[in-house]
Amino acid sequence: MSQNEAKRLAGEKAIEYVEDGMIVGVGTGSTVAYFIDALAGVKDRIKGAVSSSEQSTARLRAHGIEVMELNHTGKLALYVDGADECDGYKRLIKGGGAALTREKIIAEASETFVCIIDPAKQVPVLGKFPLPVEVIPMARSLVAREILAMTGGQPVWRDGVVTDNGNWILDIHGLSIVDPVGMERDINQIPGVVSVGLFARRPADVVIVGGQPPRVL
Ligand code: ABF
Repeated sequence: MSQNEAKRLAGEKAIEYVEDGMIVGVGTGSTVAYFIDALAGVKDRIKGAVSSSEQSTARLRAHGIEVMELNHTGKLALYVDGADECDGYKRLIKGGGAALTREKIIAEASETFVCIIDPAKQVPVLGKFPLPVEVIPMARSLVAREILAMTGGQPVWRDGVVTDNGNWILDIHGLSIVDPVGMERDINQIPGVVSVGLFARRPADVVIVGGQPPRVL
């Protein structure tokens, strides 16, 4: 089965978590795009969506799904999003699509976080995928130096990419993250860091691995 087919099956399976009257938190990426397309099929049953990126907002609106502000909705019952890596404890690396900060906010605001992935995203230890960190532009080199000293990982500036919040991304290469909660906390402490793409303090609640049939962890 192709990776895209596995993503589609994971995205469609997540529809089972959508209940009548919900405002659904919606992430970003190609797996989520399949979820959004499937969500269009039940759009009359939901109140609307809160989106984690301009990209997802455009796709939701194109399907006629109302996009709401998190400040107006309060807590969400459900958040569906993809990931770049997922370990056996449902801890994630996210942010390959540069939408990590809004994704983290929505994950925190949601009761149930359903993560949809293809099997290639499953890893025993996080870190092979370069860890994205969103930084305030003026702090880019400072944060890079501190992360190098703290983790030994090699920060690489994702040159040319500006996040939806007007910030920049550093990708930290060469990590083997044995303590994801500790590393998330420590990187978050560095002045100039907006957020780090480790979702360990608040991991996923449910992981759907696309396949025939999809596996629910
Ligand atoms: C977002 O999309 C990100 O946090 C993650 O980087 C990415 C996964 O992309 P895809 O579904 O395209 O593989 O959820």
